[in-house]
Amino acid sequence: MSKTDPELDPAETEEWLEAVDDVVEHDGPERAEKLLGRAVARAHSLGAAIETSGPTPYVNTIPADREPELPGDPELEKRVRSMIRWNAIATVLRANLESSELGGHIASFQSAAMLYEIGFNHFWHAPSEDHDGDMVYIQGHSSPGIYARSFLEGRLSEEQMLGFRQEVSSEGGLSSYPHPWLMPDYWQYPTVSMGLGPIMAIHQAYFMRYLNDRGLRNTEGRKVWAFLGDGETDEPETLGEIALAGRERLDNLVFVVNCNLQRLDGPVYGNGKIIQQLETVFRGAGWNVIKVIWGRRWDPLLAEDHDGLLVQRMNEAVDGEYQVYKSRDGAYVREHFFGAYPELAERVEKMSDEDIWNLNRGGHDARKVYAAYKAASEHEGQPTVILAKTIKGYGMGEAGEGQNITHQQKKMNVEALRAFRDRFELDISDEGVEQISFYRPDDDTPEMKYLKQRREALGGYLPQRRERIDDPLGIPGLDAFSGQLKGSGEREISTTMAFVRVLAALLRDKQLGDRVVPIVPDESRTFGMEGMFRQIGIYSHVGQLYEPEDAGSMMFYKESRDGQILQEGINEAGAMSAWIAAATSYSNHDTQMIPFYVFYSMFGFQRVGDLIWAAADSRSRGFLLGGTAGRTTLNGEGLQHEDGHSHVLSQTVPNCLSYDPAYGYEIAVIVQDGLRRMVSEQEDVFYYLTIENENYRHPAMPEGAEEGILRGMHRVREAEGGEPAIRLLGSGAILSQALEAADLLGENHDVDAEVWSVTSYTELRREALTADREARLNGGPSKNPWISECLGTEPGPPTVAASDYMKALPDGIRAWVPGRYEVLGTDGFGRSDFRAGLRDFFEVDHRHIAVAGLHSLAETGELERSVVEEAIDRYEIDTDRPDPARL
Ligand SMILES: Cc1ncc(C[n+]2csc(CCOP(=O)(O)OP(=O)(O)O)c2C)c(N)n1
Ligand SMILES: [Mg+2]
Repeated sequence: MSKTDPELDPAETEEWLEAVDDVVEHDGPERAEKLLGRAVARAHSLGAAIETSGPTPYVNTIPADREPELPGDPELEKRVRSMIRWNAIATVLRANLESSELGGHIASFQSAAMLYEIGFNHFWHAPSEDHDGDMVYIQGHSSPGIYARSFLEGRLSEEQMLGFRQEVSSEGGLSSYPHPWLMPDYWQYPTVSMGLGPIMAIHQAYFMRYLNDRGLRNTEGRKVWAFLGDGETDEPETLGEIALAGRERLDNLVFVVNCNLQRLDGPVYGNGKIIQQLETVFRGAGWNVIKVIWGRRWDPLLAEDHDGLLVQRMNEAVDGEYQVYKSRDGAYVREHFFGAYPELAERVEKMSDEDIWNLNRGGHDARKVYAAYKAASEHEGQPTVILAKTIKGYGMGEAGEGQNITHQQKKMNVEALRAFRDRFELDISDEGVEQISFYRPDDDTPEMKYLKQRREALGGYLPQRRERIDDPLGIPGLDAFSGQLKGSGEREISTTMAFVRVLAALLRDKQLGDRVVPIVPDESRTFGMEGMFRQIGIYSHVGQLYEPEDAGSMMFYKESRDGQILQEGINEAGAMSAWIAAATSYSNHDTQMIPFYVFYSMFGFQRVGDLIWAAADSRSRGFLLGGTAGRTTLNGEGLQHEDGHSHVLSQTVPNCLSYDPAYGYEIAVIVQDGLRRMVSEQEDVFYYLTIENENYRHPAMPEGAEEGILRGMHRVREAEGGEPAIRLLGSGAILSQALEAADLLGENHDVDAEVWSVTSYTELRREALTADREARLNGGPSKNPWISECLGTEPGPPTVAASDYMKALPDGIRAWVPGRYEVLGTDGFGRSDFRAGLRDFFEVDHRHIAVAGLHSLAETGELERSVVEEAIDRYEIDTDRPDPARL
């Protein structure tokens, strides 16, 4: 026996344990925690490396004797819960009666029903006079259970329930998952893409603190509750941001992880224990962890476990085994769980197989769940995670309980349904079971009265979503940005600088200035925004606890409690989630905010596209700025940085307006109109602007350019002789190349060109498609789309478009460009080199544009081909090199 083995001196061990018992008994568990903490620290200092970060034993964090009494009427709650369970099943089964085409999930809500119901009955406030409402992020595929509750509450009709997953064919049909876009007065948070709910919830809690600290909205007393599956914790987005919540001590945040031990295909962590793993991960990140593993029927056995053998067995068994136990029966559990040790088997000898089967799990026990929720809602100084152990498909019996197939199960035969009815003691006739009828008792029954009374006490129904601000803020006119409208004179500036000036002007605005939320993921200096550090400060709940290194400089790194900038670190997913919280603040906090998230454009739509999709679904309002954009304009950074496709991706988002502006005045017009639409008109749209780092002169705004800028194109140079021989389209920094090409064409080839700035191919195309549809269905649109207003509908001169993005972008308007149309773009992988070299490589510089123009004229018979060849020689274009799109 080694010297370190405690059994070297069992009497000494016993003495220590008794001392612990004593302290807990007389001074309480907190005192014991403190004492032992001190003892461990002392041992560390003497060289004893005590492991303190491992999991605690596999039992409930809150011991039975410290549980509060269940308030309310548990018996009535149970009956209501059973009705909700039934209706949730009916929702899915009825939708799939004809065929299983529509799908839906039964097993997940059945495992989580208790977790939701305790919250609805006792904890979650709806927005009311007294409370702004708690924010509950519901696990997406548990939606049938939430609809089932709303049905009992009388918020959803039977017809709507029958329209589950039939939003097109059934009026008022219910969306598959939480989608604010589709049910804007009901769902608040789109959560079904695994991992996005948790990261958005963390930033929601953080943003609430920001609103409070900045004095814009009192958010005290409100909590964010996020429900997630244990399988969902596989996603990096789920766990990747929990350290922020811990570090910021977000005690307005509660995660409830439904640990049913299964995901879609099988066990989450069959060879270990997911609850134990999550405990260590969350604890390490600074969270308060509450494990709810065992139900009350285990309490007597645990109370008698003086030698710790039962807990030892609990610690030993792995999730794969725990899952199997609940898919079998009591005899199996007796043999395989308790039977592992004869002494343990002896302890349950007097219990019947049924008694053993009824040993319940914590997440299905109202008392245990309530105790955890109460502790979580009262906990201060840390976020809380509740790890609740449940059974997937609870109550489904042979139709799926604890089985690997249960996630996808959308059928239950009459026998299984009858068994379900009996198990939950539902007052449903055999006929009702056969027809899978929805069940709602009369309004004057005790159950219905109780259900409503509980919600009334908590301020009303949930979920519910505010769609608009009743009293919108005033917005500045275009003249607020006069600096940009006047142009840059002789100075050469970038569109990024122009944007920063627009932002600075907005920050000075009396009505909106403090509503602006600049968000950056550690790139402020890249975008020239560091001047704002000092000016408006970087938000930090604790202010600044140190003197910054650059304290003596003009633009020092200033953190403060009322700081306005959200500096999210190198964390695009987190910054995007922060943007969503700010962009939906009008809805969640009745406080309009105007977020500007400025990021490396390559790490936007490409990197966090799914969050942007969720932002769109959330009806976000705000601005996304893809900085240092353009495949050839950001020159030195190479393949992984140079974005030539974000505009192709952004056009896939229906309510996102995308712009590739070339001049400061275009940015001013777009931002000002964006404010009009999103703030004044309360429209649910948002904006994506690419901004670049190439410096050139910005002209003053031509009179009357606004409409063209907003609708997608406006002419920046007319043909000298009035009638152009060719049209050139350019955007962003490439507009300068188009203008230079026009010079070449005029000076060297006597070709008269007009030049257009295309601010948005996407908007041009959308409008034209709508007009085409109108023509197809109703014989014609009331007016021409903007592109036809600009370019006409009769064959005209050839047109050449050049873009810093893929050819697909300018190609999108081909159908409406009259006459010959040639597109130049930057398909292929980026390279690092000088800007001029890259533009030659991708064939989008002024020389290539000019040659493309001449070629178009040769093709339409206006010129001899030899003119093109001469130009190719003159501009030293290498015609033998391979296509850059394929390199
Ligand atoms: C990003 C993403 N990948 C895959 C899916 C498909 N999916 C839906 S539910 C699910 C399993 C969820 O398991 P878990 O999180 O444990 O939830 P449970 O149903 O067990 O409560 C999967 C893979 C998804 N919705 N989102
Ligand atoms: Mg699961």
